[in-house]
Amino acid sequence: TPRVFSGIQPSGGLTLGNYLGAMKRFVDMQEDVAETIYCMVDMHAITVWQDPDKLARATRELCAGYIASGLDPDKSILFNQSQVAEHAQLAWIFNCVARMGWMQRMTQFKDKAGKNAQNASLGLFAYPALMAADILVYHTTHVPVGEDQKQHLELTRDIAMKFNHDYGVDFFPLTEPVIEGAATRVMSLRDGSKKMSKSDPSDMSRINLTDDAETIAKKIRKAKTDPEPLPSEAEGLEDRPEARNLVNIYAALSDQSVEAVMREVGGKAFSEFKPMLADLAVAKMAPISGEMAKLMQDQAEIDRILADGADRARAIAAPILKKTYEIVGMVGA
Ligand code: AQP
Repeated sequence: TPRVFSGIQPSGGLTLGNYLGAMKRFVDMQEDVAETIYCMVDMHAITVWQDPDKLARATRELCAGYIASGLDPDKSILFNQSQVAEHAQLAWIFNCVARMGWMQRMTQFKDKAGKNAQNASLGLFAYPALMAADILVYHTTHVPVGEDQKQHLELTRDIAMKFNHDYGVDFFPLTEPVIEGAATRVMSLRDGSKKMSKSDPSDMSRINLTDDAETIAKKIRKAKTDPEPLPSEAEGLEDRPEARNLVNIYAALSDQSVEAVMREVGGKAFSEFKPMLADLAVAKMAPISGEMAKLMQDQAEIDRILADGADRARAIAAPILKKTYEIVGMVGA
């Protein structure tokens, strides 16, 4: 039976990229798939320095964001990674399965470590092995993610395959990434070749889930574009990354295909299209940030949801970890 797992790092405010590339699709899958497990991956977040108070707050805020976007803690399992020790335990096994050379090829490591890779944490280097453990400790079949995570999902399959091969078992499934829809890669509003990211130094490059209506409208008004009006058909967007990005965002927010959007807005000038996009973004996002703020007032309730989710997650993960230990030859498993 299909089982969905995915996660987001509580490493700062959430962006429109996280919302469209991940959260909104988590909600769609909650309706379609029997078992959905969504994690706040706090152990991934600390691969780069996090202030402890901010980490705790961002974890609770992310939980509030999940619920405000439409996840139901009774239907989906919501929890933070560090509460289920099986993730770290399986990650160690996978550290011993994965090869240094595989990790060295990861573009996210290269991007995040920058020029001074010797100074990056060992955790940042091993990040994809922990991610493989997150996924495989539930025998997950499908992982909804943005385009940027594709390489890590391929590595997860490589780890599963090598484990199965080395121990002569057919134990870990080959998990499928689910990368679909108009907004699998939301780009920066200032540079159509860079992804929209919470760590971009320019706040004008992204829309935060907590931005108010005026700020959202301003950011869209100032978004970089070219001087031409929108083309009449989707093909005309191919060499126009900034225009394509705004159309993709419009399509994803309005649950339409890019083709349908082009029928509606093709030929319009940006001076006409941008206010339409701003109105749509405000209409979709403002209720989420409002609801998030409301949920954040009851921290005890958020902590209760996370603890309950962790119990349910552990109930699935523990027997899979036990079986893994038996396969590996750990006495007492
Ligand atoms: N721009 C994006 N477009 C589509 N999907 C995106 N995701 C992130 N940015 C975009 C998806 O959101 C999920 C969780 O991401 P994450 O927070 O775990 O890590 P990230 O990809 O590192 O997020 P950021 O915003 O880019 O943070 P920083 O700047 O700290 O690296 C994933 O499914 C991801 O694909």
